[in-house]
Amino acid sequence: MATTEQSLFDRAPGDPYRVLDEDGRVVDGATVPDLADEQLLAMYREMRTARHFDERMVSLQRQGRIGTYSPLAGQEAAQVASTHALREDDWISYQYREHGAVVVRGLTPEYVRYWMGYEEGNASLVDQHIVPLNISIAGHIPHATGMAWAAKLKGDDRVVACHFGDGATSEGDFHEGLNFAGVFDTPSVFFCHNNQWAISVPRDRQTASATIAQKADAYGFNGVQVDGMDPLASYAVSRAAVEKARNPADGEARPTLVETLLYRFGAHTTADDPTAYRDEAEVEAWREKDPIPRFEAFLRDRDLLDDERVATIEDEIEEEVAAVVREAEDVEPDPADLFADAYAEETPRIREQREYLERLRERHGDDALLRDE
Ligand SMILES: Cc1ncc(C[n+]2csc(CCOP(=O)(O)OP(=O)(O)O)c2C)c(N)n1
Ligand SMILES: [Mg+2]
Repeated sequence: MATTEQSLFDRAPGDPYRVLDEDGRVVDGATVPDLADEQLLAMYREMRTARHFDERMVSLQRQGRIGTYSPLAGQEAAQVASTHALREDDWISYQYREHGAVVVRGLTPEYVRYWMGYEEGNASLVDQHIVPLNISIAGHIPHATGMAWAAKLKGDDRVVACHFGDGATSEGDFHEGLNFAGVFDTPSVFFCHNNQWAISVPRDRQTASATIAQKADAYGFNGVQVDGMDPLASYAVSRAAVEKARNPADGEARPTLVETLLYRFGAHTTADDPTAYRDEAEVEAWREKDPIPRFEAFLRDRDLLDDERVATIEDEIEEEVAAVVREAEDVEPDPADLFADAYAEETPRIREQREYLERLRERHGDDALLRDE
């Protein structure tokens, strides 16, 4: 162990916790978390799977094979490492970009189907202890706090990890969820993935606070900034926060706010054009911190990877993701499903629309949806 070990929870603003530098070398004074070689390699593989899945999903969207999609590239380390710090039965509640957490719990054809617009596509997530994604910004935070409170009241030792973005911190739900967590000491870990932008709104228009982590002071618990493009730092901080939520050595469980500093390399969603609001030079500067080559350099240095192993992993990931997409597409959804589940009981207007579609289908068969009458 290094003599000048960095403190995890007591850090000055602008001094995020780091283990690896941009070239994947261990920074002076940093402690490499105690992870088995297999787990380090699993994290690497999952980060690469998340990146490859992302590329495939953007490509499928461009081909009209899925609907709108929110890319994760750049954010793999924080998503994968934080999930490794959890137990498999700990709940995860996420915004809409944390597909990397889903990859760790297991990528399924159902997950791809959700993005194809197939209503039941979220079902597999619940078995994986993941709350289906939330589009209404920060709307899930009070619910995630409530889940953690419920676990505490029931004497269940599960932790709830709640992911959201920098933009979510401007919503009342963020304040309410974290305030409640602080007062009732819920077993919560809040991950604010500060990717510097909320669509086209930059971080400095989101809050006048020096850091997002420091907002935790107001709620009476720890907030910590971490380099979210460093998987080892993200793991160490997440692990400490999870332990504090579950098994505190010194008293009652406490929540933590983890601000992961990172960047989304791609567009906000496939419906967005980031060149309209941010400079390419900024993107290029953040690409220097890309978590994947950085982690790969660390693993190569430890002789856990070489060219041959990397090539094998790439081939395996390609086949794994292709198989999930193949199976996802092997389904024929009924267009009438469009009208199911919006209300418990069909409203007159929805019935009218459903019957209109039925008439069109009777007349034109499967081409009905392509017609404009
Ligand atoms: C309550 C609410 N207001 C506005 C929107 C529109 N909207 C969708 S994504 C987004 C930005 C969110 O940014 P951030 O929380 O930083 O997450 P990121 O997309 O960067 O991961 C907004 C404002 C919404 N979905 N919900
Ligand atoms: Mg953001």
